[in-house]
Formats: sequence, C-alpha cells, structure tokens
Amino acid sequence: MNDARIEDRYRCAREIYAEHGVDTERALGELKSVPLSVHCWQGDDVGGFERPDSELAGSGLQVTGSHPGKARTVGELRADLGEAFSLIPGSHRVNLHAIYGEFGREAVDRNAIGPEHFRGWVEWARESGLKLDFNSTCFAHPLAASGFTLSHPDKAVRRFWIDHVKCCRKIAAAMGRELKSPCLHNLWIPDGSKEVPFDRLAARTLLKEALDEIFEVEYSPLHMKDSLESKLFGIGSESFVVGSHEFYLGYALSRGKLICLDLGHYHPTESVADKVSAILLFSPSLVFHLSRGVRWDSDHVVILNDEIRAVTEEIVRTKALDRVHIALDYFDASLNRVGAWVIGARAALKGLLAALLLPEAELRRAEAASDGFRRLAIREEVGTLPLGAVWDRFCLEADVPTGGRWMDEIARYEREVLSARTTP
Ligand code: RNT
Ligand code: ZN
Repeated sequence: MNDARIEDRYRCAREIYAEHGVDTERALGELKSVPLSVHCWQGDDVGGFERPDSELAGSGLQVTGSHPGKARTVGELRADLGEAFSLIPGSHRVNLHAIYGEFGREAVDRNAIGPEHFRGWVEWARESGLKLDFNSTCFAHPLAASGFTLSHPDKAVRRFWIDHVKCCRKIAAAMGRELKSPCLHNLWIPDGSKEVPFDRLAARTLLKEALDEIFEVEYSPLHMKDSLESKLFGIGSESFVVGSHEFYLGYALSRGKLICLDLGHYHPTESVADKVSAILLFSPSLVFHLSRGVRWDSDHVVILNDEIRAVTEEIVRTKALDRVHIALDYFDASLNRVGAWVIGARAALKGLLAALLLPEAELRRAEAASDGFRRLAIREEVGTLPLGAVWDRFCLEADVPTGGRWMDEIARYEREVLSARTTP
C-alpha cells in the first residue's frame, strides 16, 4: 500500500472513531510519547559477555531453540538492536543486565563491576538517542548454583550478592545521570526450592535484611529508581519462591520501592491487569515486564493477545501512561531473534494504541447508567473498528515500515547479516 492510500484509510478511520467520540489524533500523540524498555537479552539468549561460554545452566531460566545468528559480541548485539529499533515506531530505552558489561580480557566478578564496564553502552545510547535501564544478574553464576542468592543461608554467599546488587545500583545511577533520564534498576532473584521447605520465614527474613542493607545507599530519583520482581514459581523453585508477590508488595510499599509485574509470573488464570488500579492507589508508579506465559514457560514472545490488551487498557484507564514503566521480557531462540524483538515491541505499542482508541465516553455512560448490555455490546463493536489503519498511520509518521513490510526487512537482515555468523 502506498503512502497516499495509508492517509486515505486513516482519514476514514478517523471519522469512524470520531463517531464513537474518539479522537485518533490525540491517541497518536499520546502513543508517540511512550517509551518501551527493550530487553537486550532477547538478542543472545541471556548469554552476556562475562565469559565466551556464558550460559544459563542451573539458573532457573530456560531458553530453548537453536536458530542461527545470535549476537556473539557487544558490537553484534548493538547492531541487532539498531536493526530492531529501525522497525519499531517511537523512541525507546534499552534494558541491560549486569552480565552485558564490556569486561575486556580481565575476569571481573559480579561483586566488582562498576560504571566503567558500561561506558561503551552509555556512549552508544547517547549516539543512538536511547536511554538505559539496568538489572542485577543474580543467576548463571557458581554462587547461585544452589538456587539461593540474597537469601542464601551462608552469610558469605549473601555478602557476595548484596555487594553485586550494590554495584548494580551504582551503575544504574551513573547511567541515569549521564543520559539525563532515571535508569530503572530491577531486581529479580531465583531464590526458592524444588521441594517444600520447612521454614519459609527464615529465608524471607534473610531476604528482607539483605534488601534493607542494599537500599541503605540512596540515589537521586533523577538518576535511578528501584523495582522488585516476584515470581510464582520457576524451574527448580516449583514449591517455594522466597520473593513472592506478597513479599515484594509488602516490601515495596513499606520502603517506597516499585513493584515489577511480569505477565508470566502469576497463576495462569490470574489477571495482572486487575492489579494495576489496586497497586496504583498505594504506589506512585508500577513497572511491567510484558511477556507471555505458555504452560510452564513465562517468557514467550509478546503478541497482541487478550492479556496485553487488558493490561494496556488498565494503564490507559488509570491515566498512568506517564507514570508506569513498560518493559519487554521474553527470550526465544527458536526464531529470528531480531524479528522477535520487533514482534513484541510492535504488539505492545498496538495494545496501547487499541487502549487509547477505546470509546471511553460511551463506555463510561453505559456503566454509569448500569446498562450492562450496552457496555458489553460496545466492546464487541470495538473489535471490528479499523485499528490497523490508525496503526499504519503511526508507523508512516514514525518513518518505519507499515503493514507487514517490516517482515521483508527482517528476512534481508537474516540473509545478509545473521546467516554469516557462526557459533564461536
Ligand atoms: C525471570 C524474570 C526476569 C528475567 C530477566 C532476564 O523470571 O522474568 O525478569 O527474565 O531478568
Ligand atoms: Zn521479568
């Protein structure tokens, strides 16, 4: 479809939405200002650059698939991210993990990393017009092999991980200061056990104490913010997870920290969307890890499914778009990794657009009149409104491919760049 047709289709769509009291121009304007935090770890299956043979074994996370062409160096990862961003409308952030530093030839353990190892990322982000977020990496390490880190019964192991997280917060603050945008430091730990523990309180008390020590160091909120991410269960932590939702909710609310809700970290029928209005009454902000749970896996590529629609609707409904932090979190090694980034990022933005285009006034009127029939029927009508025409216009304006044309670009990149990479 050429640009003129896209404009034509958009004009029709604008009229149709206007009949429902929806201003498409306003929706597009709002969408443009939403940054997504794009996770670097989709590009190399959560490998990182600590050692040439870095891998996830025994970390509680599992990446499956062996599609060729994964990024092997920091240069390749940045090139791949650049390719993905050229196909994602808007201006966004990159979410790094501590294992993605540039450590050179020296072996730097996790309790000794510093801002100097991430200088290259900051420079790259500045040149690329991107902002950065950061994560401690409390997995894929010999001292995490037991499945416990910050709540490990051995004080020396706890010390190592407390020091690691302290280093990471310092790095995050440096990134935020240099890029003039608060860097979100998110903490997820794998701590938990395959079998039923006898004393759950003991581990949770240790975690609480470790966190209190970590957060003794204060940073300006202009430089960094902290979030804590819970999980229902993981591989090897099926019976007990120390950092459960209730644990972190209590911790975060009592300590002025943020909660990170990962869409793949709850009971399959539990609605994460429903949590948004509840938590936002007590917390100034919220962090999302957009993901897709499938059976035992919590990290499938994000697509525009009901859950994404529900969560984005709640973010828009609670007027929290400018306060929440929306990050992607998934890893799929079975298909083109750059393409997976683009699918997920475009799906998240489409979800937000769909939410911004809901006929709010009509729905509010029906609800105020206790007209349950009309409220449900309006939703049904919305299903066939021309979202795609507005989306195409968004892409056109952002100078990224419209419709499915980005798929051809991914295919070209695979042919010309990714297929030349061989496993080291
Ligand atoms: C793991 C959490 C966590 C990780 C990343 C790599 O279950 O979702 O966010 O996916 O930190
Ligand atoms: Zn997550």
